[in-house]
Amino acid sequence: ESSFSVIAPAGAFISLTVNGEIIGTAMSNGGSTNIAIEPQLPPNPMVVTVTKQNYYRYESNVDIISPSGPCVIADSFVINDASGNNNGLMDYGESIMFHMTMKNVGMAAANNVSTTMTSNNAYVTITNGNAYFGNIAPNSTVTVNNAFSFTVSPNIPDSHAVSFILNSTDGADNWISYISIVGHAPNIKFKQYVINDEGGNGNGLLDPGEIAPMTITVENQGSLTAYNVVGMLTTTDPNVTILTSQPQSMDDINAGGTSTCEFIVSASANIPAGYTADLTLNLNADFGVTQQTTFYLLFPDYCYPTAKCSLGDGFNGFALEQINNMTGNGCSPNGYGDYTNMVADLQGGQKYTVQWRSGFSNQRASLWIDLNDNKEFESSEILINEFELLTPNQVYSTIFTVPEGDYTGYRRIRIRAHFHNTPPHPCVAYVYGETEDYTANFGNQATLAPPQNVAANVIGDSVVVTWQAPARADATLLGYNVYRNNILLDIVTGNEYFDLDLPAGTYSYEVTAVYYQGE
Ligand SMILES: [Ca+2]
Ligand SMILES: [Ca+2]
Ligand SMILES: [Ca+2]
Ligand SMILES: [Ca+2]
Repeated sequence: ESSFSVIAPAGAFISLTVNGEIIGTAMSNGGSTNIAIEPQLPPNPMVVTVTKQNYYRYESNVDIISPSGPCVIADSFVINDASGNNNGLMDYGESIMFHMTMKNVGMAAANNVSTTMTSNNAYVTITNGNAYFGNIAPNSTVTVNNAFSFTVSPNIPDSHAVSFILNSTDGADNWISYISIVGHAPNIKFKQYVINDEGGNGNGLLDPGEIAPMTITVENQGSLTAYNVVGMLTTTDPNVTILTSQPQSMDDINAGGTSTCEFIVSASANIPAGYTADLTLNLNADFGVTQQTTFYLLFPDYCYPTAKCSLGDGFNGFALEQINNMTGNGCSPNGYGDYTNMVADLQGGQKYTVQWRSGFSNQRASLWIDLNDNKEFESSEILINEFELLTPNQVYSTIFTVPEGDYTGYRRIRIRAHFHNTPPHPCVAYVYGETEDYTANFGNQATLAPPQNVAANVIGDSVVVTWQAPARADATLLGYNVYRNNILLDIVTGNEYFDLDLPAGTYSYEVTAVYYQGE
């Protein structure tokens, strides 16, 4: 015997000792680990020790016997997966046969050898576990083609090792040996999503009241190709609607590869800031591969920093265009004042004058506008940087320019003042200072015109709904929502919809034009 095999959890350390001397060691791969050793002679037993972090130590004695009789063990095997993908590996969903070679490592001939193969692994089902190897001379092998057969579950995890037990007998003696095979499978996983709202406000977020395509990236982290991957996005959230009601194809995804699919998603207009909605992505691929992931769609809120203004720090007056907050503007609770109901009409590329005032000396005042509407004030959005309000209760004026841009709708204005100069920040807490938020109105949004000439024609037990494009679309059109009896059927990009195989009855249809800004 020149090797010894041990089945132990992956990462376990195995050592073999005889009479206190180490004759072999190995790290387990999780399956059957073969450890090469020098042949040993009686009488001392071999001690097998298996250790692993957080596990009890395992120790057991193995008798060393004189190889006087026959002894038949597994020698080698070849996987025949010709009915599967024929790559010689054990893959998910395959029916596999073994060409099995057994070896007589004993000193005497083994006659009429038969072998039974079993496994207690739930991911394989043995369909033929009995093979006859006949007579095997000492130190000889016998190979039986397609000796055993089994099927592999479509759900076997990638890189999962399956152990098989081979029990051989010549009618008098029994010999147990083990083989271990690593299974291969695809492992398709949700990777990320991107909101494509360039036709809307372009901030990369699905905003309340907005409709936009969501592009989902799926990655195959397994070691095999996933075939005909299809994604389906659903939600039970009352504030989010997935307009794309049909599964979306991603074709085949190779091991390590990615693919994308797209769903048009709509958010109701009254979603509160800071809300999260759960979306569920169901992935399916050929041969029974499935994967489900729930991920979160966040409707972010602004930061609300604190500061102390009870001594007069911060603002006791602010004016910009239609905003006049010069009177009654005291110290806000916790140093944050929400004046977003005060609105100034602004335009890209224009200069504006602000007037502001503090109740304490040596304030540094800054102004931001969230021009890209992403609920953050980036450094590019600071339009007044550390203006000095030196004297208490004196009104100061200064000019700022809104960067060129084709803005529409409402944007958040934030002003912050703090005592002495530290770098301005839209979010951090100031010891002495104050924050006030206002609203800028960059003008009306585009008109959302409806489709024209909607018609429904009955053909047999089906209905064909047709329509024409809106007369004037000055916003970007995403498609058309088709409703039957006020229930959304699907979003389509063409100008017709086939509602097939309907039971007899009366139906009403509605078609709406869908824009990023609404329908
Ligand atoms: Ca295969
Ligand atoms: Ca958006
Ligand atoms: Ca104030
Ligand atoms: Ca921003």
